[in-house]
Amino acid sequence: MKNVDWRGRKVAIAGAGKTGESLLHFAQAQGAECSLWDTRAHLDAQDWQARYPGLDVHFGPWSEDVFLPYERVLCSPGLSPLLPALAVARQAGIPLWGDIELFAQTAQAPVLAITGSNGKSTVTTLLGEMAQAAGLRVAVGGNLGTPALELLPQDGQPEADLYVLELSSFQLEYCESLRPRAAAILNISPDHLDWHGDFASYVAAKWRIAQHMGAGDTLVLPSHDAELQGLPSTLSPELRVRRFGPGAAGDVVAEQLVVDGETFLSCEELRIAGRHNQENALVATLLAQAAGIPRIAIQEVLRSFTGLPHRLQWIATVDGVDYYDDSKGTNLGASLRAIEALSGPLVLILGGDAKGADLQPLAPACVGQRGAVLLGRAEDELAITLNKVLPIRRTGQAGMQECVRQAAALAQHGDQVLLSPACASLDMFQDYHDRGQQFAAAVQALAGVQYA
Ligand code: UMA
Ligand code: ADP
Repeated sequence: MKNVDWRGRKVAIAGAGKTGESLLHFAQAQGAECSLWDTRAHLDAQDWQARYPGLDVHFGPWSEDVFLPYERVLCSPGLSPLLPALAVARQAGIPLWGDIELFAQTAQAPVLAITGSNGKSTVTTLLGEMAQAAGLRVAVGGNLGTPALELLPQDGQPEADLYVLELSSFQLEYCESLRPRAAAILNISPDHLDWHGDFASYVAAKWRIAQHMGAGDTLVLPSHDAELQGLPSTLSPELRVRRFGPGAAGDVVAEQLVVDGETFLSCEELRIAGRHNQENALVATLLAQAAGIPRIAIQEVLRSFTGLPHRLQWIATVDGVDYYDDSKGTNLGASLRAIEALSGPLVLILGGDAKGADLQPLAPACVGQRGAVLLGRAEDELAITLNKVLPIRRTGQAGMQECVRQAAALAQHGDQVLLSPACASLDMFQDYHDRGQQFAAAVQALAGVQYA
């Protein structure tokens, strides 16, 4: 562990979600004196105090100076550093650290890290399975699944051989010292602009994944992404860069995955659909190779992996129409790739919280499609963008069942209905998982099947 002294330190934990709990657990175990803060007044303070007796808890709006009495603020990823209370603390020289920073200060085993606007969870899962197939004791988590701090050895148990972490731009923004053995930035398209303030800050957060990488480390990047062409001058020249995409070390040529000029696997053998998933397979392969995972383990996983739920997941065929759940399509880049991956004609279900993004580039992708059903906060903007391009139906806040009913009415035999909203779900649903489940339930109801 790096030399960070926690004993008796006055520490604020900002955010009482999954990450906040892992931060609290960690800091208390190190002997820090912790207070838990969240802006949401409706959270249950008693529940926290029952689980952490004597915990100092503050739920409700924050004044600008709330964090000034603390020596460190441990930030949950949902909280933007642009929030006045955090900006004031940072200006006063108080370190703002996230869970990944504490993880980096503590972990001893090598780390493989994945970021990008889209495809992170798919690549992280593939890579974790490849490491497992190679017989390694691998711990997988971060923005996906288990918070990173909970992957560290607990109660004197041995550490994993390898960590595979999915990292969001939020987590990277609050991280200073991570040095992955190998890392990937999959792609960059506008997302989370409300949190970062602008696109340049979002891109800068993604590059932080590589800021401490050096000799012996491998960074995997696309060959075809405008934002990821040149390397920032702050990165080490000793870093090994491996590219994927047209003409690069990892490429798709004549429906084959090709690595360093040799055929690695036929695309036909993959069980995940779409060009974007071929890229995901290539990135996982390049990272696995950098970690010394044998070819046979990599190929075995690529042949068997059937994809994660809510990522272009086929749900059912009803009256000759196929229904696909891509609820994890929470930004423009993701939904454009999902639209491209299906043959169409499509009925699209679009809308939710656009997080400050401009959704106009959806219009060209909608030309020739059957129709669009709109929902949620972005509905007005989407209606203006799309109503000259294809038939639209507005559903406002009516809910997913109404969206599916409208989609079924627009669809013709042989069409596909695609839920890939290009927006976050939080204005109408608990999260993308809830949105996807409600979609699947509505489709099953259409089919007259009881849904458990
Ligand atoms: N919030 C407040 N006030 C607070 C603290 C949080 O309103 O004081 C809100 C946030 O704005 C957000 C929600 O509460 O809407 C949850 O935020 P959080 O930071 O407490 O979230 P956690 O439960 O700790 O979950 C986080 C990640 N969430 C976010 O980054 C928003 C989870 O990623 C991640 O799995 C988990 O840590 C473990 O690492 C989710 C996500 O949506 C899946 N990530 C974004 C994405 O993938 O696009 C980045
Ligand atoms: P993330 O964890 O980055 O959100 P996921 O693997 O969960 O990524 O995929 C989210 C969505 O992004 C999918 O539903 C799909 O529509 C799209 N997607 C997946 N991989 C890619 C990729 N390589 N490039 C662009 N879009 C992708």
